[in-house]
Amino acid sequence: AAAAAAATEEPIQPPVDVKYTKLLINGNFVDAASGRTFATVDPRTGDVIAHVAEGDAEDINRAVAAARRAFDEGPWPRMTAYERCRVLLRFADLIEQHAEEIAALETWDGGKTLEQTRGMEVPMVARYMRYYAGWADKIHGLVVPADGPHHVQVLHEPIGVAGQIIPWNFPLLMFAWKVGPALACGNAVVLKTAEQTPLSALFVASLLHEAGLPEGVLNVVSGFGPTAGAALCSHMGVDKLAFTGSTGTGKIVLELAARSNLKPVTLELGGKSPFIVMDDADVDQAVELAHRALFFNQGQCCCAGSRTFVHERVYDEFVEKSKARALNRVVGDPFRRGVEQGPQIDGEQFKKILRYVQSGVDSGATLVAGGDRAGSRGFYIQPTVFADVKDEMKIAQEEIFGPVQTILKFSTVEEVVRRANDSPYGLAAGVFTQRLDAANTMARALRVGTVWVNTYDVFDAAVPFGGYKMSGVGREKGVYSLRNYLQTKAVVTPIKDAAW
Ligand code: TXE
Repeated sequence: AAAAAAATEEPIQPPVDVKYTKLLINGNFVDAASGRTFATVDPRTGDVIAHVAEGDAEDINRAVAAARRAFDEGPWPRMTAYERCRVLLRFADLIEQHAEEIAALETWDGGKTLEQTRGMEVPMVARYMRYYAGWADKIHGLVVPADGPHHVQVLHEPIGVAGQIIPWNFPLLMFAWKVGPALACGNAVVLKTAEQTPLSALFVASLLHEAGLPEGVLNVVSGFGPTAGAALCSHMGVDKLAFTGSTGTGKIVLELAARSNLKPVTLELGGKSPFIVMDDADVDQAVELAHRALFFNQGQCCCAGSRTFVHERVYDEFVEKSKARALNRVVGDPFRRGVEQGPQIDGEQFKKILRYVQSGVDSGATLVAGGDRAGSRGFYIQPTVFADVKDEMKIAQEEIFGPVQTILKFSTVEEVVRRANDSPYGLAAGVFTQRLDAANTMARALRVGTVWVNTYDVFDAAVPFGGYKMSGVGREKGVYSLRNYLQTKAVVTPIKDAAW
């Protein structure tokens, strides 16, 4: 019934206007050099929200030139760290002042529920910015002991111009994770947003200028991957790349960096994260947490708990209750209060997810809930649950990136650790148990960048995030993110005076 509602509802008019659709280069909103635009689409209906300037290699050249000037000659790296801190703090205040507009824009362009963007994501962006603002004036060098009579200083300097490419599943949060540490460390940035979701970054970038960011320090180029994105990766004037997206594209990014100027690259890529429920778990709680771990953000999370491993003793009860929970999930217009799940981002992802559902059925998994589109327009998909899933099935191996839960059965800790680790990915894992020994064993044995024990999807600004194996290279957030944006310079001076 909930799913059907999505079909009949008239879409709610978003309470926001689209103000910014041009590229942001050197502090000005400008058309693309080619004059071209592309449509960004409302995932609720497939209708065009706005036409946005389509940046390509020429615009990346202009943006990198502006960023180079801002870094090589401009005030930003030379301002006091406290001044940079204050720009970021003012930016966080402006985010809060404009929270309603920003949340509405993010919901409109990306199909995320307004309760999520307003209640969680926009406040998190402000929190992340204040966290990085706090770092700006606390980046210390070192004085290190050397064997000879030498005074040795180690300086931590900004790395230069950072090229950053972000995806569509969390446009604002990825903006914060990437732009925050880069600016706190004194760098200049060229940001390439995802072609599905260009709007919110342009809006908040305008606020960053209102907060006092000098021109050219942050440039935002909307456009497509193979054109604008690839040009940024290959650019000789870019000193560092940070990318979040698919593992396949991550490989291209790394290759382009290597073929051009060997700029260092951090990558945050896909996952197939295990969520492990032991037999001592409170089944109701475990069902709810596993449900959220997978279905959050329409299942479009790199760290979605997308392999639900359940101990054989509680398996049947768990499947029954997971089915009931999925059938109760409220699908509908993301602007409507009480809705838990909006549409998928676009037609391509929508079709990809439904192909995976078909593959699950074909390979013999038991479809216990959902399995089809919800409604007749837009990109809504029914909350879907598969039971009796086997490790070798495609739906247990590949990233579906949609509202499709796959439930697998296990009997021992050793077995589930082995199977959980048997994946090219290693982004995150959830462990649900009251047994401290089992939790500790699994936390150490799982080859993943984050283990959530009896919780999931906790994203604190200070906690590092990133992947083992093909889930990524490097870490974001926390003190670890600063290392990505700093160069290390040793300065060695002889100590001449014997009296030292
Ligand atoms: O990703 P891409 P897509 C996964 C998820 C999803 C799949 C495909 O499984 O179904 O990836 O999504 C830019 N050079 N994730 O096609 O292509 C692109 O413009 C430089 C997981 O959207 O990786 C966008 O800005 N850049 C993920 C960004 O890369 C290129 C989040 C991501 O797009 C490029 C998103 C190129 N040649 C998808 N090609 C996560 N880790 O959370 C594309 N881009």
